[in-house]
Amino acid sequence: MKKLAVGERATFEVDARRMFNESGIQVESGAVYRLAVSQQIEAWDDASVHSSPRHGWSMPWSLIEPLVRLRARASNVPMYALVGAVDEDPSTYFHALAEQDWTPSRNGQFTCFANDWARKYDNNKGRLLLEMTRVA
Ligand SMILES: [Ca+2]
Repeated sequence: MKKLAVGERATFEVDARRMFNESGIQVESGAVYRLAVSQQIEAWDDASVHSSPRHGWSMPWSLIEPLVRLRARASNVPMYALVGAVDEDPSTYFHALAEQDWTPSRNGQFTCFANDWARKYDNNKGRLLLEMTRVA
């Protein structure tokens, strides 16, 4: 597993079909990381709902999204937005591409996934390269 020094970055592939995408990066509590999409390989669509890894479902679906997300794996993150985590620990789930930098609450591997209902991953599409930079 790779650890990032301050100023160092690493890129890995993320697939919306996967329950967890393993980054191979060991994050450390107290460090500060920044996440960005460096390349969109395949459109980020939940069945026929066009979406983005940052904002999730587009209009008009985004209007009903606050109710739908209550049954999603991360109920505090928009439907089909990218969720970050440490290992596979639900208590660490966060909105990965929100504006602010992220400080992990504990050490472990960074993982991520498209926020969805647990049994609804078979109709997912979307692949991207995610870049993680340690900024402090
Ligand atoms: Ca789905």
